[in-house]
Amino acid sequence: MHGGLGDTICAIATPAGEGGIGIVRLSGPHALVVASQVIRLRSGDPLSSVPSHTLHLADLVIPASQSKKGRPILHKRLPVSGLLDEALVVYMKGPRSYTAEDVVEIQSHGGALVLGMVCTVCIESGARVAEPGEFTKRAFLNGRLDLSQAEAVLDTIRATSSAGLNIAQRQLRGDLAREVEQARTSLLTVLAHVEAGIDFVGEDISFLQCDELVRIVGEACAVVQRLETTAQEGRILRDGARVVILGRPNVGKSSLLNRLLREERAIVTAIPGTTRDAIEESIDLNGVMIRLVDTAGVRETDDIVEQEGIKRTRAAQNEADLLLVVVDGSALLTSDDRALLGAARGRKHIVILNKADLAVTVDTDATLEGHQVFVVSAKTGLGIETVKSALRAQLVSEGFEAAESVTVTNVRHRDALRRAGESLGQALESVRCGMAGEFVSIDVRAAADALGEITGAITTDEILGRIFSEFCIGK
Ligand SMILES: Nc1nc2c(ncn2[C@@H]2O[C@H](COP(=O)(O)OP(=O)(O)O)[C@@H](O)[C@H]2O)c(=O)[nH]1
Ligand SMILES: [Mg+2]
Repeated sequence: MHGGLGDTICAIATPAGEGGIGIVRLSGPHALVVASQVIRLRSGDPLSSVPSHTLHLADLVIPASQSKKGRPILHKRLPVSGLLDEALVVYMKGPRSYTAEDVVEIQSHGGALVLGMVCTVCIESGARVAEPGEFTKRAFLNGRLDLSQAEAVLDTIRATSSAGLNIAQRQLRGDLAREVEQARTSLLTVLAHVEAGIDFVGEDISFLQCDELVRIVGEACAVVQRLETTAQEGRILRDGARVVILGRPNVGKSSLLNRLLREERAIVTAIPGTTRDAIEESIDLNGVMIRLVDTAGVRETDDIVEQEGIKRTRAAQNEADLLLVVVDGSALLTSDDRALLGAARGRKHIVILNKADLAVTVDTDATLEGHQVFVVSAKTGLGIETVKSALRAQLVSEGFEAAESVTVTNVRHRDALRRAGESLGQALESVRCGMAGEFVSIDVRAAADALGEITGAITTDEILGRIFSEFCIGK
């Protein structure tokens, strides 16, 4: 990302395409001066004279100086009057703005040409085009958001489930940052004492007692581990879960998918081997997004297309958060069924005894012992709601969302927590073994730094570049 905070940046903040309104956003020290070039308030007052955070009706114009210069985009399609559109304009004086800088937002009609021209005039007037995520990056660099809050902005924009949105909002309000910073601060205190102990070796100064040190490091370690354990379910709440439907051909996998989706998505026939390619569809299970994947039935086959389908089934199986193993409850288990059931052990899974509208014959089979089994008819819908609740319960434990505790959803945070936890474990071990303070302090320092990466207290340009490049332009 080029350019410093001294630049004034400009971008279209609304999505591309036609819209009722479109917003051009300016941020930086010259936001007001630049915007004044394109804005003529209907009141006749200069933009610089209006109170901050008030909305004003204005005409958008191409300044005569610029149209004369003959910039192609301004010149060619220039409306005779020099008028571009009418707009509502708001000036937000820093630091009370999104970026903590002077911000002007221009709300015109949402046409690509109008918005593009407004941007061009702003750039001709001294602004530069914003990089992706640069507004949010500035909010971070100016200290208005920590890094975990900045990431929560992106999670909010991308949220596809109410549960994911809920977590993003808590993170945006700083819940994660607070817990992490608290742990980090206590570690830094320990560090100061331990390092003082090293520096003043032999002098008679009372430093942190050993058991006090163990207590503080132990507490930080517990916080880190608790946060880390939320990451698995947190990711599912944010991104949704992959649930893969498995079973030999003709047991009713595609019928089950259609039932769960309440639509005829997959082709269902009585001919075994109908589904060749994996089919994916999403359902919202009470606020949790689930990607359901219907697969080609697994069996021994000579058909090349079917073999390829089975290969894809195995790949899908490995990426699943949960497996739905379907067997035909009206027939005896085959060796293919047994192989699938065996492979599902040790993975999160649910077994469906389908075709319950026919006589159920296999439910006493000892192979099913120890599996969570549901008797279902994809044909009549029997048992489907129970399966849905069981699915959700397996993926997100009861009370997990309700608990007002902080949830980690981000892989970067999870990785930092893992490293912090390992270092703290090492530090505790060193204290127990009576190792010298230097050893303890190295690990405590590493843990504090790892925690600092989450909030951005410790960061590098590379990390920032990676995070903000995922944002859209204008955010
Ligand atoms: N009686 C009955 N037939 C079913 C049920 N589910 C699926 N079938 C039938 O079983 C056959 C295979 O179904 P399909 O969903 O294509 O199975 P897949 O190969 O596992 O995807 C079709 O003829 C379905 O109508 C069920 O619950 N009861
Ligand atoms: Mg099928």
